[in-house]
Amino acid sequence: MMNTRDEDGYELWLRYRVGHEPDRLAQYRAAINQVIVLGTSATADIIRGELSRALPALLDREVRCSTHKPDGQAVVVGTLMALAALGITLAQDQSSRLGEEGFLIRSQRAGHGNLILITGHSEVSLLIGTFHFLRLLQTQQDIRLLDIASSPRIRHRILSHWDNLDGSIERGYAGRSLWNWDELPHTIDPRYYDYARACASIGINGAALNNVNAQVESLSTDYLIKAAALADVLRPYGLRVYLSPLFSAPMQLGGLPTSDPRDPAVAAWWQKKVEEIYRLIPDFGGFQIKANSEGQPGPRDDGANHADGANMLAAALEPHGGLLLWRAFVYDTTIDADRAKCAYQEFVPLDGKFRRNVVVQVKNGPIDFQPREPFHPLLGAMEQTPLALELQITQEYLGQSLHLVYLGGMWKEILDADTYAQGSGSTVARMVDGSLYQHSTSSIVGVANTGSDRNWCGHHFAPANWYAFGRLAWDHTLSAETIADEWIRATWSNDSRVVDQLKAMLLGSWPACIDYMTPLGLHHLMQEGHHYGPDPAFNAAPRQDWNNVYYHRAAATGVGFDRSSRGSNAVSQYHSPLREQFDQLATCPEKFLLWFQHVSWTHRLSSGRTLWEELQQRYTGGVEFVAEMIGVWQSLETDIDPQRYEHVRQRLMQQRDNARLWREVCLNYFGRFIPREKGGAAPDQPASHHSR
Ligand code: GCW
Repeated sequence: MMNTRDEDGYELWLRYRVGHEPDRLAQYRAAINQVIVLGTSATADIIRGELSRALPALLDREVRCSTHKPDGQAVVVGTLMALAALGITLAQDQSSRLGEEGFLIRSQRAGHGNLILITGHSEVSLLIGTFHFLRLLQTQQDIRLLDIASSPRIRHRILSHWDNLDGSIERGYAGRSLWNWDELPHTIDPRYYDYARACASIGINGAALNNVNAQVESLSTDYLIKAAALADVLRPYGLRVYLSPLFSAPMQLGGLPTSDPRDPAVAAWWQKKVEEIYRLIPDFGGFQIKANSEGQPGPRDDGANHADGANMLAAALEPHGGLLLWRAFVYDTTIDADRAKCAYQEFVPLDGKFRRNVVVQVKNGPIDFQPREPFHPLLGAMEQTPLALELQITQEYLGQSLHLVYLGGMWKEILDADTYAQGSGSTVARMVDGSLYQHSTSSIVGVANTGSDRNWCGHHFAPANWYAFGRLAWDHTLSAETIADEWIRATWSNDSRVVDQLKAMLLGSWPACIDYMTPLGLHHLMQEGHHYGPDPAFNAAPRQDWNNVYYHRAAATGVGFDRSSRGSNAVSQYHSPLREQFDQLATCPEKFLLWFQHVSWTHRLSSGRTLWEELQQRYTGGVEFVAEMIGVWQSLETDIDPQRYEHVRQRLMQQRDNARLWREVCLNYFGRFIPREKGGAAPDQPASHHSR
């Protein structure tokens, strides 16, 4: 059947279309006659609004919504206390382990009918539970005997917006910032509510509003009032706001002669500033800060260290319950000539020196959100400090909003990676969720890919990554495949043929992207500045470690960064048995080969091919996968609404061309190091560069 109803992607995964299975529809209609949402708070109203939007659409008929006692088959949404007041108690009480945001969804007989209860301790938990219930319908689950208890494994699940106050977004590829600072606090863009809805539907509970490359004005009273207006919108959806301050604000904003964290006047300035923030935003989440990194000011400017800086800010936040997320994205190469080693060397000695509300925020890998990196060694190295995992949803180095690349698999690889910090089973996930060292707080941060584009993220498939971030932040044990399945059903179709084909596309897209950009552990080969497209020859940066040749070290002898014990010894920052594994050519996993080893072009890999042959094979395989995606997409033309179909089709063509360019430029470049008799390419003209 031709799908002609045009869609523009605005509705994301909250489209609420009737499913394809008639039996399910009948089941849903039988089970949901009436909906009762108890409570009068703003959150209860949001739940009512969501159910009255979703259920008639999903059931294709009217559904009664009331606040009265249920009769017959009903969905009842209310806190445990509100249910008790109606005389409804749970047959089996699992509520003690739920926490503030966890929810229960239970089928229960009552009087003449069957009820579906959605409950928890707080109204926000009901909202998250309601979205979960709707997800069951959106993905065509059997709802006859529901018994679901779900709580987040990670406490703070934050989107970090690298949004500037002028409306531009650093590494944003979907238009301008969502926040219209000029018009705030008076004009509240309705889109803020839809942003909050989308976040709440996947359990995200924090938004860091401004860029970590911060502007000092974001802490001025004017801007705090604007941030407070946003906080008011987000609050009933369960989201708190965070801000990224500039470390030297006491000087620029406060007129002090220094921002030295050990100076009592500086501490007092921050204390007052934080008090002002909490007067305006009583549930303010805290600060996320980039200090002494890429030109940002920080404590080291005054000879203090990261702990001095973090503790001073944390002390100001602590009385209000605020969190301090201190980023470990620092690479002062006077500390070590290998950029990958720097953060570990600065932070490990500080373990145990941070205040209780400090969280050290670590990117997934030791360089910078590359298509694939081994996990950051700090993630296995701090015992007394809670660590936040920072992931990048916006695809700075993965084709931005022009390539279809689903990141669920990448994030699972990181979360499931075993650090061996406490013997085997010490996964990154357990480090981050706090269970490994019994930390009482836990955080995960995703650099957002949202913007003012009508479809939110530029590419109609990019919301899959926003969605996957939220779902994994809530429950990192979910598989990348399960998450993809949910997202596809809610975003595109429940038709099993469509689901299967799109799932294969999503799941194959990240491995393919690695292959056509940076296979076998290569990294940092992109064009400078905008970071789109290949430029392995780049060697003109003001810093050594911003040059691509610094990373791949291609020469007649081979290619790759020797981080073994014979080289920079970055392997020593990992626990045994990883350090020994990464240290030896024979045992280093091929996916990280050129990350840890400098390897001869003629070295044979497990495939039987030489390194040079394998590189060619990988680049070509990556390009072929993109070509296949185009074929699959075209075969689904009649199943997809025309506007979204065409938009994606055009982007896939661009992705294919860009993937080909990566292959050509990289193979051409590396081929120059290989003697012709060994299959190397003749030196060639520098390939043309695409600018974004
Ligand atoms: O990924 C790099 C980006 C910078 C970014 C920096 C960071 C916000 O290229 O644009 O700055 O990382 O994470 O601080």
